[in-house]
Amino acid sequence: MRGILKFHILRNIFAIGIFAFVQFSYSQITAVRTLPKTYQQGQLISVKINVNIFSEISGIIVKEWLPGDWVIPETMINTDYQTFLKIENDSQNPGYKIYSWAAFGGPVPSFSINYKVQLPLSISGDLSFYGKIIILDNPWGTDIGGDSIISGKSGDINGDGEVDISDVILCLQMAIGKIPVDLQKADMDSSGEIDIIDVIIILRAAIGLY
Ligand SMILES: [Ca+2]
Ligand SMILES: [Ca+2]
Repeated sequence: MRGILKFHILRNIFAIGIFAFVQFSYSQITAVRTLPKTYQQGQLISVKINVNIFSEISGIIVKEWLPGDWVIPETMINTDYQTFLKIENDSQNPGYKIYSWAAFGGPVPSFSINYKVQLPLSISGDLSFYGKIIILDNPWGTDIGGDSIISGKSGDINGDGEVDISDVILCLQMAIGKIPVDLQKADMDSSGEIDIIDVIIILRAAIGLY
């Protein structure tokens, strides 16, 4: 009888241990990035990272790895806890910079980080984002989820691989209602309509003036 009781107690302690471990799993803290769908060369884009904290933690670091020629003119974090922004060169990925935000002095509540990126004029193709959240008990970090890619909008409306006067004409025809609009390809400023602004952006791209 005593042996069975001992077994039950041990089993319960084991179960509580497993329960505590599950409660403390890292999925209790997630970070989700939101990006615009598309970009243009030289554009200032807004990035948001929501950090959701469901268990008590005393501190967290959020890191983003961004190409060194992307300029961040503006950043903010909306928690009352002590925060800082550090920028360092990534010795393992030359050409990349690591941007770090921190919230600590906890228990830290859920918070969000908003930052803006000034993209270079010469940029093209899809842009990739990568980042991690790091807490004391998980120093190797967890990847930031959500959006990680922004598609490039080149202005190549007819899809022949070049941006030239034929694309400008197609955009102009859309702007004056002569042909059906294709927002996916021709709405360069993501305004939801095709107008003279889009025509000018494609014209500038066609003559190499971004
Ligand atoms: Ca074209
Ligand atoms: Ca537009």
